[in-house]
Amino acid sequence: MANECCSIQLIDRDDVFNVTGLEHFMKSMKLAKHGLSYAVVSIMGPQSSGKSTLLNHLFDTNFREMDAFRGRSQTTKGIWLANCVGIEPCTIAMGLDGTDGRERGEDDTAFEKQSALFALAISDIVLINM
Ligand SMILES: Nc1nc2c(ncn2[C@@H]2O[C@H](COP(=O)(O)OP(=O)(O)OP(=O)(O)O)[C@@H](O)[C@H]2O)c(=O)[nH]1
Ligand SMILES: [Mg+2]
Repeated sequence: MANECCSIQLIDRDDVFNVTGLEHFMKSMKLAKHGLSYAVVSIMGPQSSGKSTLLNHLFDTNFREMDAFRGRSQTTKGIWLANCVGIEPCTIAMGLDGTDGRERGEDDTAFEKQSALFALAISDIVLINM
């Protein structure tokens, strides 16, 4: 059981997969010793709908949350992973870039479609936050 939360950006907005970050993340949470007994929970939904806040409350993760005093803007960019503290079996939370973001415009939906498929493919549970 991990007692410290570690988080990484797995895929950035330029579609770059963070291979070294993932290796470090897997080592830090000793994923290899769990074999196949681990779970992945991901969350998707509109921008600023509280996805990161919900994951942080449910799983004691440390995803960055929007600070309304510093303006309303997109906070989670790309795809982020964090290990869930104190949860058995070993669980990984995955936060996706929010959909419908004003920063990206109406037409740039390729990333959100691809990241939704990625989340459906690799997750045990997909939360849809509306
Ligand atoms: N009133 C209220 N505010 C909330 C709730 N959940 C989150 N917030 C606030 O809503 C804002 C956005 O929350 P985030 O968790 O950053 O939202 P997000 O969906 O991860 O946003 P992106 O990563 O930008 O897509 C923050 O200022 C939170 O404090 C809630 O249940 N009620
Ligand atoms: Mg977020």
